[in-house]
Amino acid sequence: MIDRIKVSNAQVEPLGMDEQKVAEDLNRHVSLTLGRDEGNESHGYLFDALALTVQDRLIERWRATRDRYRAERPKRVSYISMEFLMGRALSNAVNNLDLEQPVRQALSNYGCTLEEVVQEELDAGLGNGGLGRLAACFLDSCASLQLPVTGYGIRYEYGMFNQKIVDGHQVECPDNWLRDGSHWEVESPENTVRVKFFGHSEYYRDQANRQHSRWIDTQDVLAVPYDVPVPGYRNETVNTLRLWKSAATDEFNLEDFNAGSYTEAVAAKNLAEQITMVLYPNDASENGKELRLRQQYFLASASLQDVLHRWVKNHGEDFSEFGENNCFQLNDTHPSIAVAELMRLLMDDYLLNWEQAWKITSSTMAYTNHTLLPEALERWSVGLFKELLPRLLDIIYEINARFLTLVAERWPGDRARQQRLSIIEEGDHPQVRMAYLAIVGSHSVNGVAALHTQLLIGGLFHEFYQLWPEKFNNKTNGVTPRRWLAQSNPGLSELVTEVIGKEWIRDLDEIARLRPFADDEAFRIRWRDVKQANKERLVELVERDCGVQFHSDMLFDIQVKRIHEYKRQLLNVLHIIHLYDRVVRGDVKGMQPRCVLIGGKAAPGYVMAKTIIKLINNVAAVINKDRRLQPWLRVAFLPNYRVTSMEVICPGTDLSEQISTAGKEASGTGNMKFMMNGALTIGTLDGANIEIREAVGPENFFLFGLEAHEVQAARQSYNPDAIIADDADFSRVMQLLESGHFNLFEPGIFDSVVASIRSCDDAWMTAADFRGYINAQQAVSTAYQDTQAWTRMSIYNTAASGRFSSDRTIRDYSKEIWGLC
Ligand code: 26Q
Repeated sequence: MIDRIKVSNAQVEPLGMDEQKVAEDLNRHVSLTLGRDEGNESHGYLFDALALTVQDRLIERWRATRDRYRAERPKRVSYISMEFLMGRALSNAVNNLDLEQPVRQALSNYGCTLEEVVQEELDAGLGNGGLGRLAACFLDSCASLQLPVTGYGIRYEYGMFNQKIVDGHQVECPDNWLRDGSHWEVESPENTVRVKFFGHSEYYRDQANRQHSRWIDTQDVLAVPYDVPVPGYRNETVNTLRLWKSAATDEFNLEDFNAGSYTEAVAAKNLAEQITMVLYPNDASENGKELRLRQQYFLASASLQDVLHRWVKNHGEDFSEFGENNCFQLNDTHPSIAVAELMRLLMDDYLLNWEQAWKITSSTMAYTNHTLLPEALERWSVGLFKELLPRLLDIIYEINARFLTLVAERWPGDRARQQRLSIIEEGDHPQVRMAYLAIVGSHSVNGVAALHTQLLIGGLFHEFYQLWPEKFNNKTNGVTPRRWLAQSNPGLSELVTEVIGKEWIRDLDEIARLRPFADDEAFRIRWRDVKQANKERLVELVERDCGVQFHSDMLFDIQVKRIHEYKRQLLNVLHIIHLYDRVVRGDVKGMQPRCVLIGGKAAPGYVMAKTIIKLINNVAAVINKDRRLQPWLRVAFLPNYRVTSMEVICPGTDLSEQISTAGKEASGTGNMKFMMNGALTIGTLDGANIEIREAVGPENFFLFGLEAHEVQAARQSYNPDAIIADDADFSRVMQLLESGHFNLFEPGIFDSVVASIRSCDDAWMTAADFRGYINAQQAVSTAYQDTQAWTRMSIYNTAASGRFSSDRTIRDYSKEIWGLC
């Protein structure tokens, strides 16, 4: 018997990175791995063969990186997230491995281009929006900075749904992205772990008469890891994204087996396999769904066990130095059950006492908050916890009891405060407040933009801040300049590199050196030519996916993001209707012709958001078929907005819409991608907009709207009817909406939208910012007509985007939270 096959790299020649070697491998994969005959290679097969060729080269570096980390034993960070919105991998890998030239050559032998081949790949859409894409940008930065950070997530069989638009309505279609398999994942069955559910706790004493607990009579599920390589930018480092898939254990439903119901027992495997079947498509919490809690615990438990197993393999069961050598970054509260799970594993499996386990847990956990909406804070019913995760509920109660003792010491006799701060919300339906568990159990709590962190400290988490001011910190988001400038905007990248060199790709602060070129007329012309060409690419996308003709001489005004009331796509629509009204009335003085594009998905159960999509489509239909509007205004709704569409959209944008109600958008990250690509922003003082405006200078940013503190103050006396009546433009816009002008054959369908604008309780205060927004848009139109000045501002925006690289963000996490460098 062979007990172990020794795999060694020592004598194996590294795979060639030159044109000839790449072409040989590509041909070999086409003819041998895939078994294609000559002349019978479709783009699909070429994609497969190229992906295999690239993956081989990734795997080489991946193993070398693993060996290096193993030898150096650095402190390790686990980034735990329910979402990783990776998008396509091939073009990213080709770029980061510096294989573009050889790959182009190799493909040319088949008469085809790299652009054609990369189109074949489906997006890995394992996320909803900002939070999931942030996790993906962070992984790119960690690998590019050569930091030992592993991503832990879920291998959803179905990612974010595909959005179709039928008669103007959103229709959701399943995203079966793994149907044809994935070239990037490597299954690692030897690292499978067990995750427990149901059952109950039991207490026992060991030989030394110490009391312990164990969780018994459980129904277990297997977690099987699938590893995805994360290449750094031209630095030989390949980090890991480990995605867990659920699988049934063989003893599943043993009783059924014994009772002779073999088929029923095997069929019941389904229950276990359901856990990782589908991503929940809500970008604000949808409370109470049991399957979601199962997913969260499954991720937390599997990931922590994985880290602990590796530790024990290297150090035995001595955890004295575990705390200094590990860090767990929790991407929002979604994986925050990890706090209780790490306590459980250390106490029940490794027999540490409470104090030892708590010291480790509270020094390794760190929590990032991504929301200011109180209704989006996660809560789980105590009843559900008790049934599904009884042992974890015990531990949460104990954490809470000890924590409330601390509160009582700090504020003696203040019962009301204890209730407010309690991890358990009392009442008829007691709930576990996951954010409070995360704060109590972590050494770091961060917001994702300066304003957001200030508002957390001053509001939502104020009393925790009073208790532990040292835990709270800000880490303003960022995006990776590799994907969001170097890859998605080759035209601009070449121009930038020509004048300042290519160091900006590794160090985006270098991009500031562009600024003086804004004074160079010849450079401005070239800058505009690049933008023009990118707009042509976008014209094609809009034509293909929306059937609407955009014109690249017009101003491209873009809002793409999840559809949510607080993001105020509705305010954008009001402006569109206002422009329509002006043209129809012949009031076109000073008007700048525009193409407005809106895209984004609505959560399937979010009726108002879906109605807003329908409204955008109906307004677009009326405008686009009216010949009078043709020279002035064209409007389109882009179906199925995703990472891959943004790669075409942001390079071709003139104006980026960041118009959320102040104090509601934690940060925004689309705003940064647009800025990097030379778009100007029209926006409120919300999230990272504030820092963007500071970086580029107020004269290069179109600001409007109430500030966060003013929004609060204005609520008391908010009277939209009066605002509308006082504003002739606004009145005409409302008149068009209320007369059914955009829904002549669909009476009443927009009543709820109209009513929300007129409601004194409109939480998003759309009417309050109407006038400011319209005026700011007119300022945009005027500015755009001064081509030289606009181009200057565009260059300034790109030049000021250095701070918004996720490399900067990750350096900040690394120094201030993770203690890596
Ligand atoms: C929770 C429970 C049950 C089901 C779904 C969810 C859920 C899923 C996703 C809740 C929230 C999300 C996503 C939130 C999100 O994307 N937030 C955004 O995070 C960005 C990165 O920090 C910020 O830039 C955005 O401002 C913020 O809205």
